[in-house]
Amino acid sequence: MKEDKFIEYKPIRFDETEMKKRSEEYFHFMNKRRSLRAFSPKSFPIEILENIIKTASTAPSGAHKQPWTFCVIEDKEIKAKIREAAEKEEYENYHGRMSDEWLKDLEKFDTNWKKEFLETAPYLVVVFKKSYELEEGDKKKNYYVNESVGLACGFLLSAIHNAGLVALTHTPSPMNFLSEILKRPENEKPYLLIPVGYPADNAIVPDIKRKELKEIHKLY
Ligand code: IYR
Repeated sequence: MKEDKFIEYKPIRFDETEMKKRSEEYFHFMNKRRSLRAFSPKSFPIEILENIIKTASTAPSGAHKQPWTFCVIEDKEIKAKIREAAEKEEYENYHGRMSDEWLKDLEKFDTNWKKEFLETAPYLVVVFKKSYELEEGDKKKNYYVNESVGLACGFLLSAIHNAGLVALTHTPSPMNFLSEILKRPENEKPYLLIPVGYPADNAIVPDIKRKELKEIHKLY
């Protein structure tokens, strides 16, 4: 029976004035989030990151399979290995693999192949997606894996911001070196590499604007 498998949902309710206030405040709060490329070496307690990862794992996922693993690296030697491998790939990207149009689009971010933040940030979170589960040698399929892991990463970024920390969604490409360095099983593929920490003193960010509501919204 359906009832056997279901439990009561206890809604969180606010009156409409409160809803308006909360939605506005949340927008203003999230609108302060920025991607940072310059991190302070100052660390923070791992429990904070564990709470952030638990929050990420509350994201919806296809058939509730939660097809993700969040690897956290604080070990300096592993971070150095990751930086070396990422810079090797990025050097190739910036010297021929990326189109002129792409390089032009990136000019305002002043990025290049050097990825110092991979060693400066106190923690690197490497998110892996699991296209299937390995259960006693059996392959069990997961569903909507990209969508699910993307959602979890969104939750992760908002939880990082909520904790007063900053991050960068970094995608060195290709990034299979992460599977090798972190010795991940064959059912896991790297999805995003996210340094997390405090911003460097006097850090600067590109002067970019977000799209207006009318550019991103259409009511039918
Ligand atoms: N992965 C490269 C290039 C890069 C690509 C995009 I799209 C960005 O928004 C930023 C950078 C790098 O990390 O430098």
